[in-house]
Amino acid sequence: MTGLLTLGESMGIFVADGIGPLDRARGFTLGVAGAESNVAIGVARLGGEATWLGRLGPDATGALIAARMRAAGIRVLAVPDEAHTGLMIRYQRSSRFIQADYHRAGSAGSRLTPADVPRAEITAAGIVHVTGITPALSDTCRAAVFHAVEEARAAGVPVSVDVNYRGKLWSVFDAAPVLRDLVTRADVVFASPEEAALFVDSDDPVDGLAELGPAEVIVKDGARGCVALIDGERHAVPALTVTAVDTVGAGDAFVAGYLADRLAGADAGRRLRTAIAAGAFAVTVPGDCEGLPDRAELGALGGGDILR
Ligand code: KDG
Repeated sequence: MTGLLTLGESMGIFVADGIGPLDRARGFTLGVAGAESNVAIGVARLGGEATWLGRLGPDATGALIAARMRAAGIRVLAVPDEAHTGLMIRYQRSSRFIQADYHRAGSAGSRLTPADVPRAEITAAGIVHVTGITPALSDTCRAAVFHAVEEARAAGVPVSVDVNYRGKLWSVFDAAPVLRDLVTRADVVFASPEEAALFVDSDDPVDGLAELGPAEVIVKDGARGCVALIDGERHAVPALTVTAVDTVGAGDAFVAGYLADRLAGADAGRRLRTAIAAGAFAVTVPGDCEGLPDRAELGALGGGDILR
C-alpha cells in the first residue's frame, strides 16, 4: 500500500431537511460523518488509494457506514466493538447557521486503542493522516493517535495532521497542548487561522505553525483561499467563487485534494490548487462527504489545468 492511511471515528448523521429549528424538520437524510473518513473518501474519489481504520458498533449504523465507505472505494479496517456506533444530528437553524449535536460519548469509535492500529498498516502507508478530533474522544483514542504518529515517524512515513478543533468535544485549555504536541510531530499540517491561534504565539499563523516543525504548513481560510509554506517556499492561492449551500466537509475536501495530489507526486502549487478546487466543489453540495469530487467534476469549476 502506498496510499493514505487514516484513523478516527465515523458516525451516522441525521441531517434535517430544509432550514429552520429542529422541531420543524419534516424529514431527515441519513448520511456518514467523520472528518477522517471524509478525507479517505475524498482521496479515493480523486483516484488515490485510501484506508480508514476505526471501531464500529454491531448495529445497522455501523454496517451502513462500512458499506458506504466500501462503495466509495476505500479500504475499511473496521474493528468490531460491542458499543453503539456514534451518531450526529445536524440542522440548519438559518441560512447562515448550522447546528450539530453529537451522540458519541461511549461510542464504539471512542473506544479505539493503540492495539487496534497494526504496525504493518502504518509502515506500508504512503502517508498517515490524523485529526485533532480523535484525541478529544477518549484517553485510548488519544493514545491510538499518538501511537500511530510515532510508528509512522519511526518508519519514515510522512504524518499529516488536520488540527480540526471541535469546541463541543473539549475546552481550549485541554485541547491546546495536545494539538500543539500533535503538530510538532507532523510533516504536513492543516489549520484555520483561528485554530492556529489556539496554540501558536505568532501574528502569522503560517510562520507560527512552521516554527513547530512541519515542512508543509497549509492555512485554509475558507472564502479567502489558503496560504502555505511548503519546503521553505510561500504560496497563496485564492478561493474559487462558487455559491455555497453547505460548508460542512469543505475542509476535509481541501485536505483530500492536497493529499491525493501529494501521493500522486504533484508539485506544491498544483496540490494547493486541487485542494482549493475540491473544497470549492464540496460547498456546492449538501452533506459531509457527498460533495467530494472526482477529477472530472473538478473541471466543472473552471479549473481546467486541474483536470490534466
Ligand atoms: O469535517 C466534517 C466533520 O465535522 C464531520 O463529518 C463530523 O468528524 C466530525 C466531527 O467530529 O465533527
